[in-house]
Amino acid sequence: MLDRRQVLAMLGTTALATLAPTALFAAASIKPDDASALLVIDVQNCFLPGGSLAVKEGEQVVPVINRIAKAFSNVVMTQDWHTQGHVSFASVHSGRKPFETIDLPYGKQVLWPDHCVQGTDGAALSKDLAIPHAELIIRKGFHKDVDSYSAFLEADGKTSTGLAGYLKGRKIKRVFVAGLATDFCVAWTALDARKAGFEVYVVEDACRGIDTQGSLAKAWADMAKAGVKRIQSADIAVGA
Ligand code: VGL
Ligand code: ZN
Repeated sequence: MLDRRQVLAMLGTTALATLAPTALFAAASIKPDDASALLVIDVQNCFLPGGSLAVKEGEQVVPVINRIAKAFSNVVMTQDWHTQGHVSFASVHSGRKPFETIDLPYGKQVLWPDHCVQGTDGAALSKDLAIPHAELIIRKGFHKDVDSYSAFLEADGKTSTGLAGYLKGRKIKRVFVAGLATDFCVAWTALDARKAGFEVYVVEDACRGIDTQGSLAKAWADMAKAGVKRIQSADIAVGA
């Protein structure tokens, strides 16, 4: 026999399941317009399974990004594009290991395994990305002594990649950010986009994080504080 509590619990589940598609989720309520751009951050082999800085479940962002990209008339992609012996590589700092932090002239720097070296297979965009209408690929992190998580500004906080100028020149007002990794290049890009005056959305399920030393929780907190909107891919209206 079911007791009263079990019956109530079952009713609760049924009621929730019935409500869920309509009342609990505002499905596909965001419609990107011509003043919107999707920024696809660093979906490169080094950050995918088998890569030197593989992000957990990184490959899962690809079909999600391919789907939402159809809703955008403007898509920009980025590539982390380091020199050999880049300052962000643990291998160039004797006695240091990946994921340790050091102080550099421009501030704290997390040290990484060698990754995304210019012209290598690891630096190539995933062959599974299917966004032929992407209009610009912006490379970053190509100065040997400065890192650049952000697609807008290098880690010195002042050297511009030119992306803000490009987007403003194209009359873009809103940017949607997706890709790898949530807590580094996605978050820094989103924060700089806010500073540059854009309305900013991060598409959570179109991103995956590295999460070292609490970086993922901190990134979401920093983004919330800066007015970045956290959305899901299902919130975006795609197609007819
Ligand atoms: C990234 C660490 C080092 C990223 C790039 O794309 O998030 N993370 N370089
Ligand atoms: Zn990098």
